[in-house]
Order: sequence, then structure tokens, then C-alpha cells
Amino acid sequence: MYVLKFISEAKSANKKKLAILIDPDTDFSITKAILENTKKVDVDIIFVGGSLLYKGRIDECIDFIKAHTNLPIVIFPGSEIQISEKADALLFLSLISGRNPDLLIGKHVTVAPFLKQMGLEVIPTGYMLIEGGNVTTASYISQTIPIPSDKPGVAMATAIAGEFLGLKLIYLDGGSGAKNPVPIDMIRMVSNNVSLPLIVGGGIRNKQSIKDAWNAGADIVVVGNLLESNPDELQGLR
Ligand code: 1GP
Repeated sequence: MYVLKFISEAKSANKKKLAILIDPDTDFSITKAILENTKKVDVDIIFVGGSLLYKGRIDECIDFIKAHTNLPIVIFPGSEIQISEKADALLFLSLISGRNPDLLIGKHVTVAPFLKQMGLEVIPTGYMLIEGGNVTTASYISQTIPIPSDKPGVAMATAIAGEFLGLKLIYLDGGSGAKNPVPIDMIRMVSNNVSLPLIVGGGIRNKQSIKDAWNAGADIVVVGNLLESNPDELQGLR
């Protein structure tokens, strides 16, 4: 319960958190540079995962990250093969924005006994894909329609349903490489209507977008591509 406790306590104290997403397929030399940069910008959590992996070396990647940082490592799995007992926790994602039964409950059944054996902290997460101006790998691979960016009410209703179902976190995701981040009015509406910690990511390209998401009610903002493409942008964030 350590990671969820850490996230929930931060929310209660209104301490905004920054997470970075590391794709296990990324060259370790680049991952190393990203991890060096995180020391300068006060990153709080490391998410590991990808919508589609080609190399399948999640254990190796987590070992590599652990050798370079003490931050909590949380698996953000793109599929049921992305599990590892080396991580601190795993977001047990139910894709509540979609209507693909396999991603709502199916894959979960297949993998649940293995997760139980591993003793990994499993965090039930309502995962919502939001339309971000292009088709992302996440929406293509999941074969689901993301929530339209101009329909904050749909996102709000979905998040409330997720809370009623007993999920512990809500994750609004434009998908990695989204052209546009999750709209601010949508973040605000979801945050005003659920009491769960709120994670927001996808398509964040500058520090102002991070601050805007935090101010609108995101408790954790996740950045991925930005760390590779323009790491200096995060300087002076806090
Ligand atoms: C996607 O939030 C992550 O789930 C990261 O997205 O790579 O676009 O920052 P980006």
C-alpha cells in the first residue's frame, strides 16, 4: 500500500507530483540521460510501460532504473505481459472510457493470480483515453474510441462511475505523443466531481501545460516524450 498511500497523502496535502514515463524499449543510454535529468527537476515517481513493446525486457529496464534512482517505480502496463515483481507497484488499469470488455475486466482475470503471487502493490485505476488530435498507439491498440476532447461532461460521468465502482485512481490520458494535452476544462470538471487522486498525461510539451494541469486539479502530471526531446524545458518548474 506504500505507493497509493504516498499519492493519497500528497493529494490531501495538496502537494502536486510529477511522474515521468519510461518506455522499456528506449535505449538504456537515453534512459540513463533521462534519469540524470530527473535529478534536476524534482521528479516524484517513475512510470514504466508502453502501449506496444517490441523488446519485452521490462525486468531488465526496472533493474536499470533502480541502479540509477531511488524513486518509486510504478508499472503503467500497455498489456498483461508488462508485469514485474521488481517494481514497487502496478496500475491495474481498467479502460473505462472504452467498451472493450477485455480491457475492462478480461486481461485482468488472466493476470490476477500471477500478480497475487508476486506480492506487488496493485492499484485499481480507472483509465480514460481522451481524444488529443491524432490517433495514438494507445487508442489504436486498445481498439476503443477515446472520449471527445470537447465533451468534459462525458469524462466527468465516466470518472464518477469509476469512483462508484471502487477504483482508487483516475488517469486521464491523451496517449503518448498526443498532439494536444487533455483540455483544462475537462481536468477541472473531473477533479471537481471525484475525490480520487487524478493523474493526467499525454501530449504535454511545456512546463506551462504541467502547471495548468496541476492548477486545474491534476494531482500527478505524467511526461514522456518531453524528457527526450527537450529536457531543459522542465527547469524551474517548481
Ligand atoms: C502517456 O502520459 C504519458 O500516457 C506520456 O505521454 O509521451 O506524450 O508525454 P507523452
